[in-house]
Amino acid sequence: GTNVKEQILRLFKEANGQFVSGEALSEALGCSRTAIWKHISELRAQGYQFEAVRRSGYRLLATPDIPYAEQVKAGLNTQRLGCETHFFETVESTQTEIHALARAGAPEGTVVIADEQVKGKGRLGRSWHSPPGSGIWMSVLLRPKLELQRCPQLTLVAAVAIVETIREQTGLPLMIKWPNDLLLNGKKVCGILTELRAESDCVDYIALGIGINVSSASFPSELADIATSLSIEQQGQAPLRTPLIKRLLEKLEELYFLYVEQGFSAIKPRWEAHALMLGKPITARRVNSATLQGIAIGIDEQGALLLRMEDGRTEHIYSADIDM
Ligand code: BT5
Repeated sequence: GTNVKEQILRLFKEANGQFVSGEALSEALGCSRTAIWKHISELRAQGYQFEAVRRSGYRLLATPDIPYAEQVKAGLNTQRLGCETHFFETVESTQTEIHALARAGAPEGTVVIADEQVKGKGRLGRSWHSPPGSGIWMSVLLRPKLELQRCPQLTLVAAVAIVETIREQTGLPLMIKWPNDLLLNGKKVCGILTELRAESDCVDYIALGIGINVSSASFPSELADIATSLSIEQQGQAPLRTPLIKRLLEKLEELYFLYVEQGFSAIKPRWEAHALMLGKPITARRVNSATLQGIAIGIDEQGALLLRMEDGRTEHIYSADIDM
């Protein structure tokens, strides 16, 4: 199925907007006119638009915004990120795929993109809602030479890259909620999942997962009050995923290289410029330690959240869920 469809699409691309006759298609592909018509119908269901004219054949008018690997790589202005890019229509989780590629020796910068995830992952075993056609579900493989305790900083580096990219592309004022959420009007539009594999004290690799709700029109009831998408916040206008992914990979590489060369201090002010809860009272719910309440006053050089307690002490929070 897929293979014949790919061939059909190639023929239409070669025709450059001109008509291709049904006869030419069935001859080139060695299948019946009825089979061609079935494939065209399926492509239409996927968002391809064809004009059909008797005797002339079919003309491809528009391709859907699906971030196929070739489309993402075309004209991509990076040295490493996206050098190897894999696209899947459906996958359990792009994180699972990137872990497998990493273990098989894939190079730094390898990217996995899916149109749909059926087992999208959040932190601590939570799930990430990733329906087809509506978001950017992507994982990036990084192999930095980093001490283990610095790895959480990469979540903050990625947050800055995503906020700056989406602000540039859409003007939408995303805000960062430490550590891994990006919000619009108080609702979550993006989540970041940073997983690492290490041997003794050395980082083997980092699987950086990014989920962005792009054109989702609605959410299941349990997310309806807490989630939003770029299109919901723009009166139904959704940016195209493919160019957004390209700009994001370029920005992410720029900030990642800056971070590797100059350290977190080069990123910190850019993170603070978009931070949501500085100066606000918050509750930090931690795994295996007490829940703390205080005023979020900033982050330290490690990327840990600084919490000013009632008694004037400052607590460093390394990992938590924050309620505001
Ligand atoms: C995260 O976890 O926010 C990390 C999400 C990372 C997703 C990307 S997609 C590509 C890559 N492949 C994967 O499998 N994952 C990564 P956490 O902070 O634990 O938040 C999870 C919580 O966010 C859930 O328990 C829900 O309450 C909420 N949630 C789930 N899906 C959402 C969505 N699409 N939009 C907004 N909120 C969502």
